[in-house]
Amino acid sequence: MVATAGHVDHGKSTLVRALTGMEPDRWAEERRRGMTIDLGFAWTRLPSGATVAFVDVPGHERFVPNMLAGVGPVPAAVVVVAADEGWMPQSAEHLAALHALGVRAGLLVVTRADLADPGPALARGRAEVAATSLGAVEAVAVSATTGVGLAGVRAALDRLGAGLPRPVVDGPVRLWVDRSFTVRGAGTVVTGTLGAGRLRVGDRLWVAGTGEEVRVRGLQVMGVAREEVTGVARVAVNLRGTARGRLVRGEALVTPDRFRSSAVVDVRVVGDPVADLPGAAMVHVGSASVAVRVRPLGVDTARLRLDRPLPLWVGDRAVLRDPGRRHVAGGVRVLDVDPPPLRRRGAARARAVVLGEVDGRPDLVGELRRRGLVRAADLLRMGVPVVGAPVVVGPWLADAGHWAGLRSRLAEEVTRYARECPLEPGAPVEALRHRLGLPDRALVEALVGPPLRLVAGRVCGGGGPDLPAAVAAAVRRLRVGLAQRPFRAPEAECLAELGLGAREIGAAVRAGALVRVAGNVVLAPGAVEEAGRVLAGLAQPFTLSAARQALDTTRRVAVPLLELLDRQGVTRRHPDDTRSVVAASSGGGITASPVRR
Ligand SMILES: Nc1nc2c(ncn2[C@@H]2O[C@H](COP(=O)(O)OP(=O)(O)OP(=O)(O)O)[C@@H](O)[C@H]2O)c(=O)[nH]1
Ligand SMILES: [Mg+2]
Repeated sequence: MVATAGHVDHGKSTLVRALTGMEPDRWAEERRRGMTIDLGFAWTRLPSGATVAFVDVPGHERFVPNMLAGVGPVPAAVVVVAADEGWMPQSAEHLAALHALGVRAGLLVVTRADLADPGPALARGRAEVAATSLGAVEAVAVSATTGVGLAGVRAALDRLGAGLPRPVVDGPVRLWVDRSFTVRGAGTVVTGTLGAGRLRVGDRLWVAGTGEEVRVRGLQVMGVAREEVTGVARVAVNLRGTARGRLVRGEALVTPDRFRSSAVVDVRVVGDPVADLPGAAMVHVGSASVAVRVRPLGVDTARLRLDRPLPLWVGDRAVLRDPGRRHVAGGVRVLDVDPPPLRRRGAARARAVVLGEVDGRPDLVGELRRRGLVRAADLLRMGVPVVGAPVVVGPWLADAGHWAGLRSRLAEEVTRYARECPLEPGAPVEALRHRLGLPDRALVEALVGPPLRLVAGRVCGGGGPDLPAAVAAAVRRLRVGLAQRPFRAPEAECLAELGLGAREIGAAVRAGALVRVAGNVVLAPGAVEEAGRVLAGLAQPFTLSAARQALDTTRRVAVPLLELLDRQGVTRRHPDDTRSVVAASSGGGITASPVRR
């Protein structure tokens, strides 16, 4: 695929016609006026057998927007200069646009060589082109009238095509629509230059501007029906599922879930100094042209606010044009398609510093550093491939440093919560999510690690919370009594008198100041293990009554205490309700669980 470029009347369409035998000027008005107004399309076979397709653009300065829609998605250009007129304003403007778009390959053709010596136009054209992204290109002089030089152009086109980089064919599709029409019996057909990716009959695509889903009903490449097409190719796509007239030039058909529509983007500007840019301009990308407000940020960076969102990727190039002065102000390289708002004073300057280190090459590590936390799917939609992220939590990716920071903030918040609500069994995950400003509870849960623990939707501190002074004092009083008779759990009235309700007892148990045998039956830490040792000294098996006496306690305590020891495997209960000690409690491994209620 090549696009033509060059000043009005320099012979672009005549050259395309002579090479292909096809008429690029499709409109009657164009043929009547002898001037290209809109894009033309033509193709032919080259000597090597390869096919070249042309997007023929208008040269008149009034139609530069049409020209830009044509060259936007095309990887190579034929720069046309008439021998008898030489380098002219739109020669320069078109070349500036190609440079802005980063077009790296091309050909210089000096036409109308039968009318004047092509030498000066060749020399000037070579020099001008060499100074742009196209670099040193082949140059050929031709006369479409006599046919001299056409074979040379064909051979040069073959070499140009052979030297182009292979497009990525397994990546997503973004087909910028440059024409749309309805065919009786077939419905909507759009055409465009497929720069990369693969299209198949039956594929689902999204209309970028509206989000509606369409299906590929039929495909044609240069007039021939196909089941499958890979970029780069000139394609016509027959669509199912779209209302007629909805898809106009500048719309794009995209692979679902691989693009986001962005109305605010941060860019690097190459060309006119950012400070000299007009506040309002047009941005041209793909086949789209959209009005933008330009807000300078740094020396060469700016924020563009688009009138209409576009499916842009980090790294995309676009042309910035001042329609008032009819002047290509420069090229922009998209640095960020989801930039942070600039609310605070000095935010723009800070942003400029950040953008100073971004070059538009998709960079996962940099994106994570700048965003801290982001969904993998969102990065993919920005055009940033996701491979080898340091922290992955479900759909989320995090920067390693940011994650470490969140971890210590979580610990602080858990401690703070325990201080604020000492009787609660830990900070609820949802409260922590809120305090840390995280978008997903799963992130809080993933941040929990020793000494923090996740228990029943709450995060508990490692060391246990400090008890409120009144509760601690009441527990000390209990433990004075328990030191005398370790298995005489305090009665309910006694607990109530000391102000120890269910919440206070729960807090004391979590803090490790008491152990719970059952409900409000609590003992001092270590009492359960001690009970195992006492019972081991009895004649085996023993009855409940023998155990109660040995432990110097009541049935209220002995029954649940033995059941607890059964559950811990310290004692075994026989069919006749007697028990034996099966393992001496060492006091270390088997303990009453402080969290069991
Ligand atoms: N003598 C001569 N005339 C040519 C040659 N190439 C083009 N012309 C004439 O130059 C005029 C303009 O040619 P076009 O091909 O329409 O020029 P263009 O660059 O497509 O013009 P726009 O599309 O309007 O920018 C026409 O009258 C052509 O017949 C050539 O090699 N020799
Ligand atoms: Mg023309």
